[in-house]
Amino acid sequence: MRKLKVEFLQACAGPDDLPDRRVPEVALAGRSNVGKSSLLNALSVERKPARTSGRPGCTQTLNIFSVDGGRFHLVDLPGYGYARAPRKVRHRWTEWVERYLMYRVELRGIILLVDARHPGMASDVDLSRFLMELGRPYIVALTKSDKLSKSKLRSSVDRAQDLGPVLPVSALKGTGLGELLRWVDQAVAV
Ligand SMILES: Nc1nc2c(ncn2[C@@H]2O[C@H](COP(=O)(O)OP(=O)(O)OP(=O)(O)O)[C@@H](O)[C@H]2O)c(=O)[nH]1
Ligand SMILES: [Mg+2]
Repeated sequence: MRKLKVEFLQACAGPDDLPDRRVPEVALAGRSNVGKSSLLNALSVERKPARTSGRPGCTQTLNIFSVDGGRFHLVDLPGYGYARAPRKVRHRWTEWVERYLMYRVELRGIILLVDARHPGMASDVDLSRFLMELGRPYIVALTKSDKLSKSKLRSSVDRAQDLGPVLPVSALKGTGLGELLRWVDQAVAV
């Protein structure tokens, strides 16, 4: 698999921080701790451009990474479903991220990350419906697939079909990453 040359570009704490560069973007969306930053690192030639953590809510800003010298941007969105942030802050995250997903002109596709062990969680179902209604291209990456046996993973993939087009991945083992990159390449080429 040809990996990406990923460089951290900037952290955005609000909509006014978003770059005005007309570079196509692909966003990583999902619950806190689902593995967004780990997946970004696994797609990258460099070892760890994105910070990861076992503690939910680690990524609190929208973090933009430049890929292959500006061919496109990968956008690591703040995770949702993080209960420990004050309610007001949580609300602001969702509203801002929702507006980004709705109106961002540069956005060409969304990778919706869902934990392979819990494919039916309400917040993931909600986001998948939202993306479906928006009509934006998206793919459901079932993360941490290495944690499931083959048969459990098969039933998880079946259940996740309701959310959209499904691809099982593992940042740890590298499963599905080549196919995910092909999807990303196609999304940014449009
Ligand atoms: N086994 C396994 N563990 C993983 C995988 N991907 C991520 N993890 C673990 O899951 C935890 C959370 O990963 P992160 O990449 O920080 O998750 P995140 O979605 O960026 O979290 P926030 O930034 O808090 O929203 C870490 O302990 C990772 O090591 C995977 O494919 N397999
Ligand atoms: Mg993160």
